[in-house]
Amino acid sequence: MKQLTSFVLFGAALALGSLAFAAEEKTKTKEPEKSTSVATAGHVMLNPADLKWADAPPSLPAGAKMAVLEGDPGKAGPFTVRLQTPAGYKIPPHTHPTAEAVTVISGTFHLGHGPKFDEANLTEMKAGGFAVMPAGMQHFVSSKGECIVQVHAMGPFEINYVNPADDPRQTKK
Ligand SMILES: [Cu+2]
Repeated sequence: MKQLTSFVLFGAALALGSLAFAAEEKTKTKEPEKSTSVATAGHVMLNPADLKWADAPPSLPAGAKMAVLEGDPGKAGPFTVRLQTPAGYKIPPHTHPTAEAVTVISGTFHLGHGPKFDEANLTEMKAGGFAVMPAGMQHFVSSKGECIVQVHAMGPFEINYVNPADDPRQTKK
């Protein structure tokens, strides 16, 4: 009986060993280049110094800078951008066709909702603060000092101003 037990154990050990060997063989025969690209597809790792800041798109009031962290705001699919706003920057009431999530990275951001810009209806959002504006919700923005916020949403990202006269794309023409 004892002999049988040790035989069974030995058999199990052998089986495990060959399994491990098979697994090793499998990884060895994989194309190293291919496995790297599979593992890194969609992987983003950025430090603040890696961000490439440029002027924000013309759909936003002039003066803000934007950096794309992930995805493409102009295309369908998830994206993440950062927006740097100068002191006194305002975005008039607007909506987006998709939900917009905002995380305050630095500075203090002020957010209000409704169809009219109203200083008295602004909520102070401190660094680390987070807000979601559902699709179609009218909201407006003010940054009293310089501020960086991170916006993530599903693209394509569009801004529709409640009052068409507020649209900087119109006033620039
Ligand atoms: Cu918005």
